[in-house]
Amino acid sequence: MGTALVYHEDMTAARLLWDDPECEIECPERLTTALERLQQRGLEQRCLRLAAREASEAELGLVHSPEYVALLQGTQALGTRELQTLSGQYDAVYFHPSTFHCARLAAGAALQLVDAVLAGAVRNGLALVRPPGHHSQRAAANGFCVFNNVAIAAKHAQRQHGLHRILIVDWDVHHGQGIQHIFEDDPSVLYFSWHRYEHGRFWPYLRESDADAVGQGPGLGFTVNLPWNQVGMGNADYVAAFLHVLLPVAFEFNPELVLVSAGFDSAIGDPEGQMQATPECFAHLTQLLQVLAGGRVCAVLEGGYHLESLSQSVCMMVQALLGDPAPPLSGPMVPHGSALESIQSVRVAQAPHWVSLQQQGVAPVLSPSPRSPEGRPSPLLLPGGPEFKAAATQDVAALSSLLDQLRLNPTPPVRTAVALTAPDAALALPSDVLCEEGSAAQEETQAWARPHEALAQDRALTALGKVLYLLDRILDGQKRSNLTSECTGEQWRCSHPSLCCSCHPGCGHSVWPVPRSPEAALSGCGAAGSAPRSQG
Ligand code: Q9C
Ligand code: ZN
Repeated sequence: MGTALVYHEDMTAARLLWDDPECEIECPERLTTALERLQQRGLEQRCLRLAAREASEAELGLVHSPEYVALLQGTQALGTRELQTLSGQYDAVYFHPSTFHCARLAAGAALQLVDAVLAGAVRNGLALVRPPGHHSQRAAANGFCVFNNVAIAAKHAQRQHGLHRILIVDWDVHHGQGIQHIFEDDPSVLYFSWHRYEHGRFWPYLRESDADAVGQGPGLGFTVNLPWNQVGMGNADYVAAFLHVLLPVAFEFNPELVLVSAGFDSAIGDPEGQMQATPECFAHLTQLLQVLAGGRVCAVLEGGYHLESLSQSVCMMVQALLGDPAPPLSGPMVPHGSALESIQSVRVAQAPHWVSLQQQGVAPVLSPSPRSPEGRPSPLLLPGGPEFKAAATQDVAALSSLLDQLRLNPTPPVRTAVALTAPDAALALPSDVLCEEGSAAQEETQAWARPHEALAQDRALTALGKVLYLLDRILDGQKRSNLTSECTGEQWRCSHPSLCCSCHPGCGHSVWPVPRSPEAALSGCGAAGSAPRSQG
């Protein structure tokens, strides 16, 4: 089962017809550039291409009022001056004569994607659309959004496919207040959003974007807001948010479908977000979401205004949807203090609603540190009554201790090293593989080879010398972090003419290969033991 890519060229028709610095970033090139890059990388060709259809009036009516839909329909016939006047009645919106058609295609694309996934035609997919949707409300356009594509798709999945639990993950850098309001009292839709907030000083400047907005009535706990109070949040902050907030709650919720409001203005270079997460981060976030709902992930484009960053991030997400491995994340994986404060405040606000957030003091795997990290949140700032404050203080202490430990013992980077007997084999290797050129001393190599007649041959002896050299570096505490990879039980994978080492230094498994024959030494792996033995 594959990945769907839903698109229609007509969605590039809408564009800004007058001067407006706030709106000019939402341009047709957002779609064309992203699509070109997908084609360039051969990713589009690997997807099931679906041409977007227009959403019907009834489908738009799942979320929007008939009067609002009629008003939008009327914009098709308006002149530029009238369009500008009408646009001025909304916050950060522009209309074009093609806006109604584009917005119906955008909503229709989200519906087609959900239908394809729920019919089992594909496992997952992405709808590349504009205008975006997550800010739009029942009877109002807002923040470049006209129809709420994801909200309409969620209602459709409930009505037409009988779903009972839908998770919406909004990783756009702005708060999707439109989605939040539409589902705030609905426990069948769990809405998660992180967003640039800066203590309420960032657009759309809403009190209800803060962590203590958790939904209403039966929907209490089904709105999860993670406000970022500083710019510059990066890979470590996003991954920490998923691991410590979204995933615990999402597993407990157990969704049947995951919809992603996939805005890439949360990526590095974006003028709106001012964040630091690299495109690869979105491959990892996508992978993490694929453990939910049997992998039924439907992503719908929202924001993303830096054309290069947007295109790369879109490619990363599609690659992950296709099942390709995610490239390693760059930079130290240590969250910012401000991010930990935000994460902590959501956990405290949501703890009454989610058992998975109630285990406060995790068994201390790590020794507590007397040092206090700069990022330690002040318990005085946390919402809730005194019992909350006590629980929060406990959790803060556990988190602080974890953070200290991370700083003292940063996780070593995962690297794979190879030793080559034929130097030109290096040409076929990925660029991040470390080539070790050294060999063990000749006498040492010969000593190890002596009990194995077959190893005395020239080529096998060279290979053995290189393996011994690699092994030394793995077992050497100083160097072993350079030579780690996933632990596969079979510690060594050797392929002629190169000898590839692939082991995890902390796994406790023996790493010594005992070849049964030269073929085993060069093309497969011998049984593991702690010292060389004679052939038997
Ligand atoms: N500098 C989406 O990303 N302007 N909409 C904010 C702050 C409005 C963003 C001004 C941004 C709307 C879908
Ligand atoms: Zn946005």
